[in-house]
Amino acid sequence: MFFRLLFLLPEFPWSTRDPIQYPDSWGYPGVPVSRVVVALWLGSMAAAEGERKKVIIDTDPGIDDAMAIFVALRSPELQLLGLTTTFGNVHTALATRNALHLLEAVGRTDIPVAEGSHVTIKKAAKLRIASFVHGADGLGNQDFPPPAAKPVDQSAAAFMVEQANLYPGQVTVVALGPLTNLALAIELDPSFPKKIGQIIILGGAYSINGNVNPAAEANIFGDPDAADMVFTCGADILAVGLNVTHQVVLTGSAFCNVTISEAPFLHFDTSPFVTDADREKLEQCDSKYARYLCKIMGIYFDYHKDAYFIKGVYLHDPTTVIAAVNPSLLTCTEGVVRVQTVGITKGLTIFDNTKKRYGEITAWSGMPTVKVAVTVDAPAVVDLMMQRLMTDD
Ligand SMILES: *[C@@H]1O[C@H](CO)[C@@H](O)[C@H](O)[C@H]1NC(C)=O
Ligand SMILES: *[C@@H]1O[C@H](CO)[C@@H](O)[C@H](O)[C@H]1NC(C)=O
Ligand SMILES: [Ca+2]
Repeated sequence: MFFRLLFLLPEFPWSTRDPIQYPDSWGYPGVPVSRVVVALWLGSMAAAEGERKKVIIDTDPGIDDAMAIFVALRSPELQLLGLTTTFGNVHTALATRNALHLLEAVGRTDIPVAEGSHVTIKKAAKLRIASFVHGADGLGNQDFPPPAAKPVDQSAAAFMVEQANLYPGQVTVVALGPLTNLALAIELDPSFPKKIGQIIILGGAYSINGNVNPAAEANIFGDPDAADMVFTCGADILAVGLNVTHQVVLTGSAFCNVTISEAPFLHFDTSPFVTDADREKLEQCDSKYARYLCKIMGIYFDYHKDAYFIKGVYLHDPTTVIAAVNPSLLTCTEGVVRVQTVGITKGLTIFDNTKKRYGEITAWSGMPTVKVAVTVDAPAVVDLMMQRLMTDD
């Protein structure tokens, strides 16, 4: 037991970020490192007692999906039951190939991959592929050889329903792409929302601009009808949207070499990052996870430089997995979320903040509530990710 705890203690020096005063505008209180360590230790206890959280990751890999999957594989708090694939960053067939490839690259072909839907819940084909963000192959244009393994002979939705029935109330689905597979699982089994333990969704922009256009965040935009079904299905849902993920940045060298006036998308002062360059730390360590990610990350950095004028990358998908690993690193609010499914605001997520009692019945009235993440201990999330990726099994 003691040996296991020692093994799980962070090898990454926690103190490196301590002296940095993160700007108030990030909107979270500074969390002492001791709390993080205690939280980790508690997580390790749970792991040692064999109470790992059972997780299915629904994914469209994707460079930050690759980071997120590796973090999940490296987190003793989680037991990864399987990957299910969806369109989004790439089309579904390529997402499946990439999911199999990623597991092969780190020797984890014991984990099943179930292929998901190729079209939206309304049967629309995927039109937009984010090759300008992740490369034409979704993984940084590396021309990786095709994986030897095949997906299981079961759809993503059927796999989710099967696992929820096998472990009622115990399975967490971490959804890192459009929500089609989850909507199909609900169609397949109307009791799925009651049987699934939790759904953690990477998606939405709650009273802030989106990242596809000012209205919509990419995953919700990918299938707004499915998203509206999932948000109103009554399951225990935590949504992690751009409100939170745009605070969590993996830095590259000379990140500090941009000023706020040069980078209108930055809502914070970059100078705290002057001593921190996460990318270089990853490049200098020789864990197989870090080595792999450093090979594919270049294009993702280039995209952020062009699109947001920052020398760093947003950690959307890893932050969402870390919400499953250590929920105490986020705070949330709770209310009904509906999704706009048509028109120029297609994909807009509208959160009822309950600040008004409306005179009429609205499309939000009486609908199930969900949790929406609003603040995040960003330095702790980055540190946790780095610690997991910089060490080998
Ligand atoms: C998201 O962030 C914006 C801008 O800071 C804020 O106005 C909005 O209330 C936040 N959303 C939620 C649900 O708290
Ligand atoms: C930092 O900015 C200066 C002035 O724009 C530029 O000359 C220099 O190359 C930049 N350094 C890096 C590392 O990007
Ligand atoms: Ca993703």
